[in-house]
Parts: sequence; C-alpha cells; structure tokens
Amino acid sequence: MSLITTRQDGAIGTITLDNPAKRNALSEALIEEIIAALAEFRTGRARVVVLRARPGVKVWSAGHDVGELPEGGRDPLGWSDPLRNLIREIEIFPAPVIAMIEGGVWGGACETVFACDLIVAAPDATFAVTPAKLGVPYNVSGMLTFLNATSMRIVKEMAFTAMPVGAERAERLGMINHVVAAGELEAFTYDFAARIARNAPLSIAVMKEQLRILAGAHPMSPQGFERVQGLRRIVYDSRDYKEGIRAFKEKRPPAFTGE
Ligand code: YXS
Repeated sequence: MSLITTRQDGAIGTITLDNPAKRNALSEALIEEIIAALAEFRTGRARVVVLRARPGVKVWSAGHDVGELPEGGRDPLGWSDPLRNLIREIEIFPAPVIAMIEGGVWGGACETVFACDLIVAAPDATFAVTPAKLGVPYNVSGMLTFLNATSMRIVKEMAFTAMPVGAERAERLGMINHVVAAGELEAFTYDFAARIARNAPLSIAVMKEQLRILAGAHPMSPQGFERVQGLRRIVYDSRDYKEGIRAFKEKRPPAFTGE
C-alpha cells in the first residue's frame, strides 16, 4: 500500500503524505517513496515540487517513526538513517521544494519542512522540535537545519521546551514564508509554484545549490566533531534515551533521571 500520492502537472510536482493512521510518521518505507518521487520529478524535469499532506489534516507529520529508532547502543540519527537521506535529497533536489503545511509538524518532520526551500502554512500549523521530549541526541547537521531556519535564541527555546510554535509566530520570526487561510492555501501555494516555474530553471537551480553550500559552510574542527559524537553517544547509551522511547510506546509520560 502506498504511503504517499504523487502527481506532476506540467512543471509542478506534488507529493502528498498519505498515511493518516500513523500520522504520516516518517518511516523508512514512506521516506523511500518520497525519495523515489523526487527522482521521478527530476527525470520529469519538474521545476517546483510541493510537499503536502491531505487537505484538512490535524497532523501534517508526527516526525521520525519512533518504532524505527534503535533502543540504545546505536546512533539513532546516523548518516544513513532514512531521515538524514530525506533531508539531503530535498536539499540537493535541483528545483525549489515548497512545504505546504496544515496541522502539527513534529520532530524530524519539522527539520524536513525547514529543509524545504519555501514554507506556506495555514493558521493552524504548528512546528515542534522534540528531541528533548524523547531523550534523543539530535545530530549536528540537523541542528544546523534548525539554525538556518531561525535565530539561535528561538532554536534553543524550541529545542529545550519541545513546545510547538504556531504559524503566525513562525511567520513573524521569518521561520516560514507565508501564513494563508486554509481555504486559500492550495490556490496560493500553486500560484506561488507557477510563478517560480515560469522563471529560469537553471538560474534557480544554481542559486539553490549556492545557498545550500553557503548554509552548510560552518567550520568545525575534527576534535570538535569528535567531542560532539562522544557526547551524543553518552545520550543514546543513557537510560533516559531508552526511557523516552519506551514511554512513547507505552503511551505514558517519560520519567527522566538524567542518567
Ligand atoms: O497506537 P497506534 O498503532 O494507533 O499508533 C498511533 C501512534 O503510535 C502513531 N504515531 C507514531 N508512530 C511512530 N512514530 C511517531 N512519531 C508517531 N506518532 C504517532 O500514530 C497513531 C496515532 O497516534 P495518536 O493516537 O497519538 O494520534 P493523536 O492524533 O492523538 O496525536 C497526534 C500526535 C502527533 C500529537 C501524537 O501522535 C504524538 O505526539 N506523536 C509523537 C510526536 C513526536 O514526538 N514526534 C517526534 C518523533 S522522534 C523524531 O522525530 C526525532 C528522532 S526527534 O525526536 O529527535 O526530533
């Protein structure tokens, strides 16, 4: 059973997340379908891609599939984790990807949306960075995605509280491009997409790639990287990490002890 639907109308591709039973959790299977769709749109010379969920959803995506997170002893967000592959595929896709958001965006889905080039949201959209809620040691390039989406102060607030940020505030902070009434969201987004599709695709592709390279140009010494990886291992080997995942699966609040 497909977990997404896709279509291409002229130069505009659309990917619709379509696994409401699991709140569009970003499982390996769902991510593989998104990546395959992007490859098809690249072949089909799409000039813009809209990434969306079904109209009227309360949850755009619940983030990384918690059931696929290791229960300790292994980096939960290593290089080859499906979520990391998805982020990189969106970033290197040679045309703008517009995230069209209704409902809640959680955890790894929040990073996925922030990795998109443009974000258009309905007023009910919310964005939550959730590693602290689960005890997960987020990875360095993921934190950079958040830092490229808003200020350090706001990243810290979102990361430390795990509280959702609403669409209006997100727009005020420059975290998203536009907030549009739910009834007009689709028309606005596809008009936005059509404007981009009428412009020069090669020029846009090279500007997108330049901005990707510039956004990732942060010096980090080998020692600095090794220190981060060592600290992250302490977290994913901790009892708190196991507790966070178990509590989610047992549908109860976690009891973190700092060990
Ligand atoms: O019990 P069933 O089988 O019906 O399945 C339930 C949930 O278990 C499932 N589900 C998920 N399964 C895997 N991974 C998920 N992230 C996930 N979220 C939900 O979907 C079915 C319906 O869920 P339910 O009953 O909770 O729906 P709801 O409408 O009452 O509540 C919707 C949410 C999104 C508020 C709620 O499902 C929720 O809080 N989900 C977890 C949001 C979250 O913390 N996501 C972060 C995942 S971890 C991640 O992204 C990164 C690793 S990190 O944490 O580092 O950012």
